[in-house]
Amino acid sequence: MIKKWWHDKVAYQIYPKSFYDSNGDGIGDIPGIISKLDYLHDLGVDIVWLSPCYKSPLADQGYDISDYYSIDPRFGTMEDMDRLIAEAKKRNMYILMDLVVNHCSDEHEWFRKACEDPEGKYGRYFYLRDKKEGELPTNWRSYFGGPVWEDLPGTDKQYLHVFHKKQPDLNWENPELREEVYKNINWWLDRGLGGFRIDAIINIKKPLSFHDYEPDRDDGLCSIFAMLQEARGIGEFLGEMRDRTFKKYDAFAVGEVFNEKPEEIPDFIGDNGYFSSMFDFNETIFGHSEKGWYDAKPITPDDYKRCCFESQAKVKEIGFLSNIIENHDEPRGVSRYIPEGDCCPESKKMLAALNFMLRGLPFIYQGQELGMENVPISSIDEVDDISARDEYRVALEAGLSPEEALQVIARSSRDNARTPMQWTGGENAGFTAGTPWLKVNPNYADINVEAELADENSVLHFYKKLIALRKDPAYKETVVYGALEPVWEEKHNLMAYYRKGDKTLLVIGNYQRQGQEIVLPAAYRKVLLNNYADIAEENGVIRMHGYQVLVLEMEES
Ligand code: TEU
Ligand code: CA
Repeated sequence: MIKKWWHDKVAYQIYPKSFYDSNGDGIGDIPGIISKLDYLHDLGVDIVWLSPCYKSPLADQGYDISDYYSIDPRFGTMEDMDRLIAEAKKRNMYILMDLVVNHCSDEHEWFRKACEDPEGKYGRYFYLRDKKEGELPTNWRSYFGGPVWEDLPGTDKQYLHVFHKKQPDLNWENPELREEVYKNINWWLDRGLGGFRIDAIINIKKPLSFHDYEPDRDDGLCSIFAMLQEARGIGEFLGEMRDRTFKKYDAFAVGEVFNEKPEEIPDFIGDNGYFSSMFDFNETIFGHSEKGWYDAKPITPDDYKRCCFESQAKVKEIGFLSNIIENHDEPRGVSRYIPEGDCCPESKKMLAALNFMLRGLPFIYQGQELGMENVPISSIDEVDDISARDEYRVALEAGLSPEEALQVIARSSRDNARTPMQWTGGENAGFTAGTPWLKVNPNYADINVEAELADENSVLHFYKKLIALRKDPAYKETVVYGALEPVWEEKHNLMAYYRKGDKTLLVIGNYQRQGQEIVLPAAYRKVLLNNYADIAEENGVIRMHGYQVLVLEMEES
């Protein structure tokens, strides 16, 4: 495996709208991010990914871009963006932007021109079909509910949108469109970006003879995954994009990929892969149901372990996965992966260490380093996210009571991750001097940066230790490149693995409230991390405390 500059880094995702508001309008902004760069630098972060802050009507919170070459005034100006890149560089940090090119906004100039002249140049930037009365071109259901077809305003055509109707899909079969995308990527890389996170990219390839699939709900529609399953040849687009853009700049590109087949891993993230890395979503998608969020199955500690190890076994040393506990599309990881009622600093630290020590590139989502939790909601009117609002409707239609449906949303809503970052115990958690665009989680009095910086035993300090271990010259080679080998795989509520490089590390997490005994396979030399003050050990037997996690350096075997 060829070594790359990003392998030993630590990445952090910022959701700009909710990170820090510098001017009191209730919306986080780029000057706000700049003012917090030192915080991120002190934490040990090297790579910062910004969710979209391009010009956008914000129908899907910026994942609907109306101009790829400008910053939305709500987030700041192009000068602010240039300043952010420069300030990051001063601190040896890299900025990634979000590349959203499966679709644009229906307010993008291309789409407006397509409406004016569907047969012309810009009509070919989209997927258009003639409108037929009482019949849709296909029965595909969009990710955000309802059919993927919508009338093209002012014409006798319909356009395809696999996400919201305000997000028309771009036609990647058209070489002119692809040129536009590459031009845009290079334009940004020339401004000094470190690279991109690449949104929803698996959707760019469609099977070209559009047709219906077996309906999977009463609405007569079928999940978009049926279409994706049939699509072949995405590699031609992805390889071309890599060669025309990222490769020339040695830029970092991390793909949002969900459906790769095991034999495709080298193509995606091998030495000359389409991407530098791709997210591991195996835990994220666990338990999902075609029927909707209401039918999702909860994940147990043993499931979590299996998911992580499956991904590790699939990728081995072929390339680098990007490991996450949560992102802006998911509930908070501590609320999801820690059994109900057990969320506490110890269990949060355990989850952090088990995930962070996996082989791959660790990504921290804003507030994860504080142990931020899901937000309580009392009515659907408090919910902003378009996806959650649709899933509420789906749950009601399936026969759930409004109370039950609300519980589903509370558990799964993307808003859980989007509440404002908790900086202080003061008003609005110190996020804004105005009225925050989305309600602050009421637990900010306890969970906030200020309080956790002052407390040596906080979740935040534990994250600092994890990051410091990854960067420690004595252990770096092993933590970054060492092979991963599961230990005691069958043991209930225990997740443990070796990382083997020039050192041998053993990571052990007791994934339950009760204590649990383990017999060490060999003697250890040093305790590198422990979320408790002690280790209850006698003659090689450790009585692990509830949710205790240990990283041990073992004697050479
Ligand atoms: O997400 C792509 C995606 O397929 C899902 O994660 C989806 O958002 C989720 O199932 C809906 O609940 C990306 C972005 O991360 C997401 O925020 C955008 O909404 C989406 O693309 C469209 O750009
Ligand atoms: Ca602002």
